[in-house]
Amino acid sequence: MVSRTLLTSYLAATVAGYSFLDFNFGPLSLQDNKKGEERQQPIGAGSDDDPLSDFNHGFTKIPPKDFTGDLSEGPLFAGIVSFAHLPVLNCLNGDQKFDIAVVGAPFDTAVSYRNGARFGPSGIRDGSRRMAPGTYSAFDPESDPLSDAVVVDCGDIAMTPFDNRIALDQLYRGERAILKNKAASDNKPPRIVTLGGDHTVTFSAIRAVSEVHGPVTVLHFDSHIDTWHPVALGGNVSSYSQLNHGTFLHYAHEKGFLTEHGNMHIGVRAPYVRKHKDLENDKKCGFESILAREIDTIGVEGISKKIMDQAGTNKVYISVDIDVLDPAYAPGTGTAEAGGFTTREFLTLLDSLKGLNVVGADVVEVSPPYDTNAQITALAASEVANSLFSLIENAP
Ligand SMILES: [Mn+2]
Repeated sequence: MVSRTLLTSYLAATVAGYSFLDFNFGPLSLQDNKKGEERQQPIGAGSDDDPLSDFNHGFTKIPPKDFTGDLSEGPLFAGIVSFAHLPVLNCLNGDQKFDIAVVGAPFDTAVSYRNGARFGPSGIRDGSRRMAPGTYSAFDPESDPLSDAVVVDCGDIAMTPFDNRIALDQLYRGERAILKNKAASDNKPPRIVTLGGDHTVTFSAIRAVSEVHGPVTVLHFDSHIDTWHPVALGGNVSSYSQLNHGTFLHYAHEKGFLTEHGNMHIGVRAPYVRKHKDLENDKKCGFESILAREIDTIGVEGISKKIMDQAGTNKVYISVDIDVLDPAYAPGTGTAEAGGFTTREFLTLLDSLKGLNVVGADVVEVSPPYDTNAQITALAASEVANSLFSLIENAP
């Protein structure tokens, strides 16, 4: 117990010359304070307009017992996890207003190698905890992509792990329903950023978005081409295995979801499986490639220019397979390939694409079980999503 004398002398010390530091951490430099005419006066010396006057008596001010106003918002590591602390909305009824929807696609039963991308949406959300509305880009201080438009988290679409045919249809129906909401800014259909999920989820996302916008030009950032002919990649096992994470762009083309020309793979470096034939099929699907080693020849600026020239004013869908990054920067993915972009190069490239007419986007193939404890891949994917919001917000 504090003796009465001690307490009295403590309170009596609330005079000019003592700061909150002295009261909370003990007198730190009493000698200096006494002679310090020229030095800055300590703050917290007892005036009513002092923002730190709560501390003046040396006791922390505790709110009334029934006050709860400070309990639901707090540190970035607290609270139920949504993407970047965005509001969570039920978007399936079609009666909401928002500009951009984050939608999770927890699905990984169409992969050829490592699985785990079903945990991608929750992994990316967890990696996004240090992001929040009300923060401005260091590279563009005018820009706060999480507040410059109404961005919401619509949660995950339930996708069954037992039958890919049903699961992919569930995602299609979910995104179709979400596109029936209205954009807060102009009452047009909102735009979706899908968090995957293995890359097959892009098939359902493009299906839904092309119903609204017509065929889209796909900018496909990936180390693989993903237009493989189904017979070349897994499709000879059974009929429904034909649609998988390496063939979905072949089918997107076949179904007319893509423009005939102008589609691009960027960052390609994985080997082809059939001499000449993979590339012939790729060309038939309307794609051209920018190889990963062009990062060393023409650089990020050269690649950006090629993309902008090619995409022009087309309606663009951006699909980012996180394996476009080097495994050093994104180990948590299904089919990692050495020799890719650094995270910095890739974010610079994405941010340079402002002005494209982006009608939908995704970041996929994030597999948290193969990520590190430091969440390298999830952090990268979160930043990719943030850049995608910005591109959508800057679309004409
Ligand atoms: Mn892919």
